[in-house]
Amino acid sequence: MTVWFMTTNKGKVEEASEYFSQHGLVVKQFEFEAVEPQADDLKTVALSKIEQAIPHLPNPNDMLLVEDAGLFISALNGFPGVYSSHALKTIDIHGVLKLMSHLKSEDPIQDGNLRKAEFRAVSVLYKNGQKIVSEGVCPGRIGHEAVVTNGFGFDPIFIPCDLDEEGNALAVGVMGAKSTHGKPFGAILLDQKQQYSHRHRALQGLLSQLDMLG
Ligand code: ITT
Repeated sequence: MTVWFMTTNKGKVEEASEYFSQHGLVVKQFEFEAVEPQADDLKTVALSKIEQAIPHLPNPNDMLLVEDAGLFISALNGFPGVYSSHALKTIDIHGVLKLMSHLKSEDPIQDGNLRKAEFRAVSVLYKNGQKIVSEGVCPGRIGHEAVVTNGFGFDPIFIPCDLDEEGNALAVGVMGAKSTHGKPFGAILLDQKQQYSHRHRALQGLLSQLDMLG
């Protein structure tokens, strides 16, 4: 079964595809220019985009996926948040690092708390006239420099919190059973990012709701 992912971001398509393919679903990018509403929450944006795209679905039996994500930095009162795309295009990750350059401490836990941030994703899946909504959060912190190897967007500067054995995120600076050892998403492989990622968590939520629908 095909899931059309309406997004301009190939990195998002690759991540969704890697996960959904394990469940027998083929993800294809759906190029459709939706008007982004002025809203201060991700869910409103995602729901508005999917409403605009539904009439253009290539085959009414296919599924349509929309996801709106953002990086929320505590010390910047949640900035860039819903403006993450715009911030990346204008000030870029280096501008974000500059805005935070005064936030540092010799103590690693205090440093992590000063630079606390979280990724959030709201995913909406349309299937047979129904819409399912799921949210995923990935807490972490912003590194002091950009590491550019893998991934996209803010991956070079976002370091996820460690996880306990059940996969629950721990507080910033606490060592867990699963750890990137201080590496940002941009310095780990995709299958490791999936264990922490807001996107993966949101997509997992969608699939479990789909299972419940039967
Ligand atoms: P669409 O809206 O067309 O889907 P987008 O790139 O604008 O694509 P979002 O609005 O969902 O995607 O994301 C806002 C920004 O946050 C965007 O610049 C992304 O690159 C970035 N972002 C989202 N998820 C990310 C992730 O897992 N790693 C790094 N950056 C991410």
